[in-house]
Amino acid sequence: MSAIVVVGAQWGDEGKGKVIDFLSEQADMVVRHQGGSNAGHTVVVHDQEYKLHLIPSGILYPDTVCVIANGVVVDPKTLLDEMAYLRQRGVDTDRLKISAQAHVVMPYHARLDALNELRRGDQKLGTTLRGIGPAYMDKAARIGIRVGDLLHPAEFRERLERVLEEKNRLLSKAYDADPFTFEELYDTFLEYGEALRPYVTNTSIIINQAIDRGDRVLFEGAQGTMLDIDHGTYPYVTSSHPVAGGATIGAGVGPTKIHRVYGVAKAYTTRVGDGPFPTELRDALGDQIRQRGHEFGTTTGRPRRVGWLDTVVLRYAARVNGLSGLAVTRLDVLDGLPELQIASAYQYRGTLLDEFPESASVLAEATPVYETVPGWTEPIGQVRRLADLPAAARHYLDRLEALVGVPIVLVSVGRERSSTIPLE
Ligand code: 2SA
Ligand code: MG
Repeated sequence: MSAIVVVGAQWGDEGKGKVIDFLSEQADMVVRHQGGSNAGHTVVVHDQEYKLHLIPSGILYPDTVCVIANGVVVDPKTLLDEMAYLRQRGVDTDRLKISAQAHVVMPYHARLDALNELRRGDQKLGTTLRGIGPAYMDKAARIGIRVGDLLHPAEFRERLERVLEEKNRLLSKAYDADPFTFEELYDTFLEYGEALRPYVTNTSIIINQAIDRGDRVLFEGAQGTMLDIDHGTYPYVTSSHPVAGGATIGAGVGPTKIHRVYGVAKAYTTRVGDGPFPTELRDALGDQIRQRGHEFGTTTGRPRRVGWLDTVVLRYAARVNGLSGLAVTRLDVLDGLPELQIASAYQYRGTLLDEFPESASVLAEATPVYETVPGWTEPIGQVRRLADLPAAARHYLDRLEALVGVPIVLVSVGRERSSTIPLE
């Protein structure tokens, strides 16, 4: 291992937190490079559950340097709360580094996120309402406020004055909503800046130096491939780049520095939020898998939509991320189901589609073509070696690997750090 990017190969919540935590044992540094507090990564260590939104999962190992790089949008209050939560539980947060170039999620972003969703009505995106889209909008519009700005009162004042005037006009004119008071925001965010000052630095330098001296660096993706703003099911996507290429831009490293890309995929599929989902199960079986897999959003608590494994999606993820390996999680959730379905292609108006369609209207009409495979009856949560899995579970993994064309490097059979079968 040297520089490894870990991405979600589906619609997020694939178990990246667990996989990163497992790989972190051998990592010197873990980097978050996109998304913000819309992410929810759950890690279980010795029966203790940790829910993280902004801080890389590597923080649970005592010597790992954790970086929030330039591509992340940072809600300072959430970050400070998360640091306090970790310290209260005995986890030291001094190893955290935050990019001065990361953009700040401001209260008007969250307000606008909610108002945009309301305005869309039944066309809503199902966002996490954390202000993520509006924060990335301001970044692209070149009116964003960056973490480094919070450390310079005069410049921050100037920037905030300009942007707040615009936001307040938008809020009152377009949405008939209450404006924000300048002084209140200014004072509060300067305080946040002071609290974060010791951690703020040039993270691109730190990350490149680590890779160059041969340290093992993990890039922890948030959300998933199908939520990528370019490669996902637009417009039902997030506003950042969860695909592997996003790690280079979001962390300030060149593509030549990345050695491997692992995709994390659940043994079935989930999606939280609206938008197309070809293999969705809208029946009692879907409910059963949701309950057994505790499929509820880590950030918002929303029930996740549940469906069969979709290898059309995974082949697509293999292509756009250049996956070198797959980590398959939650195989144990399928214990006891008499038979399982794997989508191998889609059918669209009498033609067979091997590739994930780029057109939303084709996708909306496409139906999955399933391969039916036998399930297994024995619980597999205690299995630690591939050879000890029931034959049907091994067959399921074999089919997955063959249909996706990427080697499986790890299988997870439970929430605990130790409930893992490494294959490499
Ligand atoms: P946003 O808030 O603008 O990023 O929402 C846009 C879409 O992206 C989806 N999205 C997610 N999907 C899965 N998991 C995410 N993180 C949390 C979790 C979600 C939660 O880990 O459980 O708690 O609800 C995440 N973040 C964003 C979102 O559902 C929209 O479809
Ligand atoms: Mg999650």
